[in-house]
Amino acid sequence: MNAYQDELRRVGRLMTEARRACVLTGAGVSAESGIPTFRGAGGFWKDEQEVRDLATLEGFLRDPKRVWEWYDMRRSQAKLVQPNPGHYALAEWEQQITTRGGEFALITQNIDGLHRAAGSQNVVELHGNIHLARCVNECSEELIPLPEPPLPEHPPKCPKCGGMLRPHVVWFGEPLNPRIIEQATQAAYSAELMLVVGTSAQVYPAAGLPYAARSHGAVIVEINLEPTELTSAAQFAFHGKSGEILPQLLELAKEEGG
Ligand code: BV8
Ligand code: ZN
Repeated sequence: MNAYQDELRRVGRLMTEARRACVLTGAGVSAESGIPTFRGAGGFWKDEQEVRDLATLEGFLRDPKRVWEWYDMRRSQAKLVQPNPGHYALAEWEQQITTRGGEFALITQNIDGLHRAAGSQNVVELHGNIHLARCVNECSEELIPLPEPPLPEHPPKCPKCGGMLRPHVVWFGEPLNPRIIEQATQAAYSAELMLVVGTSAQVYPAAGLPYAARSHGAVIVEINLEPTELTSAAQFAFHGKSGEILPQLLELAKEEGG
């Protein structure tokens, strides 16, 4: 057995023994479903200007129509695609852990809803959900499920106050929901094992979670096409497609688990 196979088997054993585990995912876990990532080849964002225009409140208020058309395009993509074997492997691993009385949390930066579609239960959506909207005037806390894209009008109107609706996502410069970040931080602190899958580990506070987990004794396993800023802090780093590596790890976990 080569060193790589040996490391996979060691992580498989950790996965089957873990009583408290969590996962942090980013856009890379949905790439094999056909959804582009943000950074890197073929990514959503060409340059920083586009990030400012499309993923900030200022950009939205400057041109709400353009931002809604971009999110409509992403919603259409998300509706058209299916979860991939990586999503399903994470859902099955959660099932294995909770069935034996353990704790599991899937913390995602993704807003595409594919983890729930694959059967994951305890999903913590750090950056919101593309299928929901809320009133930009905050006339109510209500989250409004969006109809099939494309929307009849851009921007859609709040049914209560007639103001603009905005996507229920966290833009740059906006705070994450305190309850959500608390839930994610607790899961990271209590985890013995944390898988970090398909994220460039650049966006905070999400990218800080693996360091928080590690500071509380968790073993960090990174799965990514390429090294990231997190790689040097991870005890294990597997470079390849998450849709291939996660099912492999799950098979090994089952073998090790007997
Ligand atoms: C906040 C909107 C404070 C939703 C997104 C300087 C230092 C530290 C922090 C900052 C700083 N300057 C500014 C900040 C804060 C800023 C930040 O972190 N900036 C970074 C870029 C430096 N953070 C914020 O603004 C956050 N808010 O801090 O508020 C505050 C507090 C109180 C009061 C007021 C304010 C808000 C962050 C959320 C921003 N919203 N998007 C949407 O449209 O989706 S972020 C955007 O990036 C997405 O949400 C995405 O989830 C996130 C992270 O990207 P990734 O998921 O990692 O995707 P990426 O394309 O980057 O990478 C994909 C990876 O997958 C790659 O590594 C690739 O190799 C890999 N891959 C590809 N294919 C595969 C694969 N791996 C495996 N298999 C494959 N097949
Ligand atoms: Zn309103």
